[in-house]
Amino acid sequence: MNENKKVKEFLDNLKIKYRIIDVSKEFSCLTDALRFLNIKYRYGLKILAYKIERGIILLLTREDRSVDEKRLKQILNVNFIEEASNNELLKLGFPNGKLNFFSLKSKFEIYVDSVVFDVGKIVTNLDSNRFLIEIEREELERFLKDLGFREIEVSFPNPLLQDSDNINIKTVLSGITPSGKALHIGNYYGAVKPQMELQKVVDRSYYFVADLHALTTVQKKEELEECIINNILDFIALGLDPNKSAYFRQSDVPAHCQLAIVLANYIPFSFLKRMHAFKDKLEKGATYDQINMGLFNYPILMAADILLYKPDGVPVGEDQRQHVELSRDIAERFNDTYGKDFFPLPEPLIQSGFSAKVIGTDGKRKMSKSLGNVIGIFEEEEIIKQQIMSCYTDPNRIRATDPGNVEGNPIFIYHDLINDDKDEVCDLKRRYEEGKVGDVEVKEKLFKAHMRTFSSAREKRRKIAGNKDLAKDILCEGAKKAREVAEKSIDEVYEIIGIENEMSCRKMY
Ligand code: AQP
Repeated sequence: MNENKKVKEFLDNLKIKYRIIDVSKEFSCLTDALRFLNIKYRYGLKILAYKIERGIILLLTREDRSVDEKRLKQILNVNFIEEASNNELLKLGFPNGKLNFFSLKSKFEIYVDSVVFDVGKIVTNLDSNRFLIEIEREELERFLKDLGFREIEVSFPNPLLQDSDNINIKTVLSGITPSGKALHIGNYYGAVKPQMELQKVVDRSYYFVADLHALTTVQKKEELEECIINNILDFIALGLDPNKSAYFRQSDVPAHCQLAIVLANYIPFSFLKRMHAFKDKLEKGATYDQINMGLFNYPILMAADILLYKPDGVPVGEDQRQHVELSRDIAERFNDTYGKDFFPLPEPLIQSGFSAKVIGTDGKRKMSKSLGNVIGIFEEEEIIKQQIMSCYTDPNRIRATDPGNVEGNPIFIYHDLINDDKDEVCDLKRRYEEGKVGDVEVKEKLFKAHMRTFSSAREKRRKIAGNKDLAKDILCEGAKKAREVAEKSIDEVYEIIGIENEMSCRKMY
């Protein structure tokens, strides 16, 4: 076992007690390996690299935590911070562009999240996730002391990766814009899958179809109606349980619009000018005359969507992080204005790795309905096949015998996400790097994996196609539950700001 020998040499020099765990299978990430071995997430040690003005720093935290990057920025006293991508790590000399136990070297500034020392041991990956290393806390502390490190408090629990004995998120909420006919795998892995998992473990989950947000782009009545119905049916096929989650239409709960009007007063114009959705349009050449106010105000309505339900967490893709953070800003400003801790600050719950921002089939931009660079879930087989077969791969590989690049290659990112046969993925990656497999075979195998992974959801979706009654029942039931909470919140807000009082006739008509 080469890994073992290398580790033995490395660690024997440091005189650290350790245990090597043979996972017996290759996994694409530590999370999957821990899950497979039934090891608690809290023992998993994540090693992250961040780019800052003065170079690269390493941060050690736990698998069950998410990093609060705003806080990290404050602690490091820097203006710029961004997690280093695999490609950047590769350029910096980290083998395969990945971090592991061997990456811990004294030439880096090393920061350790204090929660790492709250558990008795850590488990982390070696060169790959095929072998893990387990180290007792005291031993780890000794090892890190020799390297030099600073202990900081910089994370919060990631509810998607909590051990079953440690769930502390009670309420979650998220929405989806019905701006296209069907969901794509980016929506699924970035948001819908975690949402469906969360509904099983939290006390309250609210999911909604954001029909008012869709008006920024969908302004044909029939198209919008069709998108809304398809959206709810897609969710049912993907595992929505209406007994566990309230699923409703945004427009069925008027409090969303009422709160948006109020919240607009606690956020400056300059903040909204910095929001991605608006900035992206401008950068793509749109003029002020071509951008509607719905798009500009979108983050305020989104803040209202969220804050009404006072959720602890908002499961979304990376592209929505900024909007959830704006909701936190607005909540904080509102609370400060009235000297009350009224709105809890919601955490963006974002997947780690490629799921957070699934790349599009053009290999350039994030997968988006409006960009058409998608792989669908429920389309006809022929369409899905065509989407996969036309996917961008390694542009420098002209013949199947040329060694290809796997890192950052969309087709392999999709394999990692979709293909449940991890041995097949490993074999394809190896052969691709050696120039022993053609793009066609890699894509055909991905198509087969897609059909396998989504077969029961596709079957269910076929059965409920066009069932408007089912969609309507779920939306009505969901709206009832949502209105109860939302109306209470808006009453409380009106009371706080001075609108709901003995002079108010609001409830009389
Ligand atoms: N490529 C993606 N990777 C990971 N997550 C994604 N999401 C969207 N695209 C990706 C997440 O899916 C949820 C619902 O998204 P949405 O439809 O409400 O809005 P969106 O983010 O604008 O999605 P699209 O496909 O890009 O729509 P268009 O093209 O209409 O703007 C969100 O949680 C989102 O983060």
